[in-house]
Amino acid sequence: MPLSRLLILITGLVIILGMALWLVDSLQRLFWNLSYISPVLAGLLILLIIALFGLLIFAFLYYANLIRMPSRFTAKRIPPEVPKAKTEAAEKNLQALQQQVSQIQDEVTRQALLERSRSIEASLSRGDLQVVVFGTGSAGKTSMINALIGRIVGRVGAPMGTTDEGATYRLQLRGMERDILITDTPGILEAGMAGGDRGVRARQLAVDADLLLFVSDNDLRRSEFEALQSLAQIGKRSLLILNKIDLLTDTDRELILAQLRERVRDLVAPEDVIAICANPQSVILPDRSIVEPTAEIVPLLRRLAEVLRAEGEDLVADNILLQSQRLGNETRRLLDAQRLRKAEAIVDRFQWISAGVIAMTPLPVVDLLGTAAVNAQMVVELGRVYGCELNMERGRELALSLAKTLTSLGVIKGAVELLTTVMQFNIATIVTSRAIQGVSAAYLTRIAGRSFIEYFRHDQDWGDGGMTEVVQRQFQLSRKDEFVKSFVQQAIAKVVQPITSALRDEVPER
Ligand SMILES: Nc1nc2c(ncn2[C@@H]2O[C@H](COP(=O)(O)OP(=O)(O)OP(=O)(O)O)[C@@H](O)[C@H]2O)c(=O)[nH]1
Ligand SMILES: [Mg+2]
Repeated sequence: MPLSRLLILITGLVIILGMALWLVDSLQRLFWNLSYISPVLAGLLILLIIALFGLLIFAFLYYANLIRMPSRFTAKRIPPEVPKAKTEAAEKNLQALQQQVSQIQDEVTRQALLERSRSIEASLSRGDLQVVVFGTGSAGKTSMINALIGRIVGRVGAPMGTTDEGATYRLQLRGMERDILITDTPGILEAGMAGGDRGVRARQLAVDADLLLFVSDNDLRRSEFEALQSLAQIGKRSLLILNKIDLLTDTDRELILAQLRERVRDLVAPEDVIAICANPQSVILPDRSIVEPTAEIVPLLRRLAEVLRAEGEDLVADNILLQSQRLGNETRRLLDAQRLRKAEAIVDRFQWISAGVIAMTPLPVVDLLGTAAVNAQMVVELGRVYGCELNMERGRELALSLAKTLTSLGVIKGAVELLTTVMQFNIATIVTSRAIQGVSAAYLTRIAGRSFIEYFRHDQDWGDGGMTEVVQRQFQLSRKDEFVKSFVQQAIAKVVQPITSALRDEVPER
């Protein structure tokens, strides 16, 4: 009981006693005086005062928790149920996810994603609690699982890497309605290629956990802290276990525990930093007899049961939501990449179509190039890739406004100048104006197409800087030396050479 509460109780008790003495005396006198006037009134007054006094004592005892009111909340135990709102959110997420996954074209990727979404769905309906044991090699992870389960289930050994694959066991805790699955993982942060691979596998398992038991056998190294921190940042709930306390003096143990609690204060609550001894070393006594000390695992068992009982339902729901969101993000990334590939192929196709058309009929005014380059059909096809159905009229409108922007920003002039210079360096013969216009048309179509990809990728939104900013960015990206050189190489093969050979054919043989 806190000191302030105790002080209030003692003061209250003294006041009540004092009042009681004073009351008895005053009442006696009042009663005698009143009974001379009206014995009935005297009786009533005494009754009222006694009732008030009784009420005061009751309020005091209630405050002191000496009387517990029967509560409808304590009388009936509410069966555990995953919090509804979170479960529903997770279910909705999974449905949306499967819809997205079905759009992935690569068969292998699609099947792998579907498999993962099914396994999340299964854990939602099964409702097992997944506890994952995580930490550096040889910290005593497997030993701890053996001690928790009460029999040897996993191989223990001094060298790091004794456990090289995840292994899951069933753990029974009294009073738990759900099944608990506890997963052993290989150690993290071990040296070498094999160690690195084991670490990656361990992290994958940790990310799927409802609750993490992070095992260390000393104060945390920076890399251990960072591993714990990155898992906390994605919302993983952890208990931090200090193992092998049999190797520490009492003073050292308290010191390291205090250091650990301080170091992880933003990630793990002090009561969730627990000291244990999973597999104590045997001790040889002076008389050469060997003593096998018993493991100290009860504090962890107790805290684990408390946490799982109090938060288990939330942990399951949060984790399912987290996993489905992660899978959703991954699917969106893949879908986006798939759409981007399709959209780029469309831009590629249209850029050479425009080049061919312009090269055949060069335009009298350079500014007209923009209008000719931005093809309404390309806009409609790009929109379709991103699920936006536009009619030709809307496609034309968009194409025209982009062409105007290309002109007003000076992109057309800039592109023609840039390409003329680069082409003159790359082609031995004099470059004809129709070749320059053809290549420029391809280049401008590309800038326009890329700008539209950005627009459709962001749900038909040009962003805060509007169309101008997007076009300028795409122009800057397309001006990069490396890109211009390789673009001109392609253009020479696709546009310039056909023109040159056509011209050669036209020249009459002498
Ligand atoms: N003194 C002492 N040694 C322990 C304790 N717990 C584990 N060990 C020893 O530490 C070594 C490593 O134990 P493991 O349980 O294999 O450790 P691990 O973390 O699973 O190791 P990896 O699987 O290699 O990552 C073994 O030699 C254990 O006997 C303990 O509480 N006290
Ligand atoms: Mg192990």
